[in-house]
Amino acid sequence: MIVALAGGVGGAKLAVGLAAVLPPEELTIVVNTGDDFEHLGFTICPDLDTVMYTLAHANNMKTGWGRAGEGWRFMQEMRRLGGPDWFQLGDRDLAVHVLRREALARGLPLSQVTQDLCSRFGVRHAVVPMSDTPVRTRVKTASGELAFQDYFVRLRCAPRVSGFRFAGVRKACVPPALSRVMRGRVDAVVVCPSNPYVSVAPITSVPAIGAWLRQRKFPVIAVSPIIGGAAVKGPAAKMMRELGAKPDALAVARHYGGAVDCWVIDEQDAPLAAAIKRLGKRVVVTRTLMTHRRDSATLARRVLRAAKNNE
Ligand code: FO1
Repeated sequence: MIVALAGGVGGAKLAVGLAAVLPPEELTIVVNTGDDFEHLGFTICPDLDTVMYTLAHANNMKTGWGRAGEGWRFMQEMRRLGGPDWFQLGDRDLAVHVLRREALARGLPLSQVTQDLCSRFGVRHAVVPMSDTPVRTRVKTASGELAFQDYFVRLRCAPRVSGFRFAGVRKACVPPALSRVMRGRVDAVVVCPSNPYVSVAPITSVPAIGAWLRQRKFPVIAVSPIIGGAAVKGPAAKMMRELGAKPDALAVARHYGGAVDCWVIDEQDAPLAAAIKRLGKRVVVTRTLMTHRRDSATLARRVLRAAKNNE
């Protein structure tokens, strides 16, 4: 069983690659829910939806979130009526938010709701939220704490960050589907190229998941989210600079410390391989930029080979 930890666009892309090379019974994708928030009566779950849409080949490749071939009549009318329009809800995307709200209102756990939505999209691989109870990333800035989507979308990641808090994480409840996997045989955990602070840390901060990783009997392989000193997408490099780290693959390896056994870095970062090895890590240098779906499967195969060879 391979367990992938994923959040955001980079996470979804490698998750799709792993799903292309592994059958459903050999892959569990654990997804960050720290981005989730209540909006217009909906519980919006961006990373769960990004992974689901990407696995269903229904994702919007341009924006990295939401649906392909989306319509915006709902948002046009919302704007005309003077409603909140800072967070775009596409016409097709709305159907998922309505179905999720209805299922949650019936008391179904988020993992059950996610599994049901995935099967409606024909997604057979296990997409599991890190917690069935709410965990909300709070972004600490000089002018106070921000809800994640306020920081990320409304303020376009402009504020300088000084830290993060995951409200509700101590009470987080690992979904049964994930508990079962954690009790079973795991061949490797793959940390997808997601933002270390706001996509991966919320997952590993869930107490039972963090403990499971610390007591692991399997290798943890991570793909650097930073290539050539910049994040492929999103605010990871900006956050690293604001937190005093140099935005490069070596600093990311230092950040994770003993939590990762093997680093997969891009060819552009080959000069950093020796320094990462000096941290006691195995290093694989390959092309990690995933532009097309075939890149995702190629990278996934390389990551799995590194896991198997424990190289
Ligand atoms: N990101 C934006 O930058 N602008 C938006 O209007 C926006 C709407 C949106 C709606 C549904 C959804 O699932 C994701 C959405 N995102 C939007 C992305 C969202 O902010 C995610 O948190 C990012 O993908 C980062 O993980």
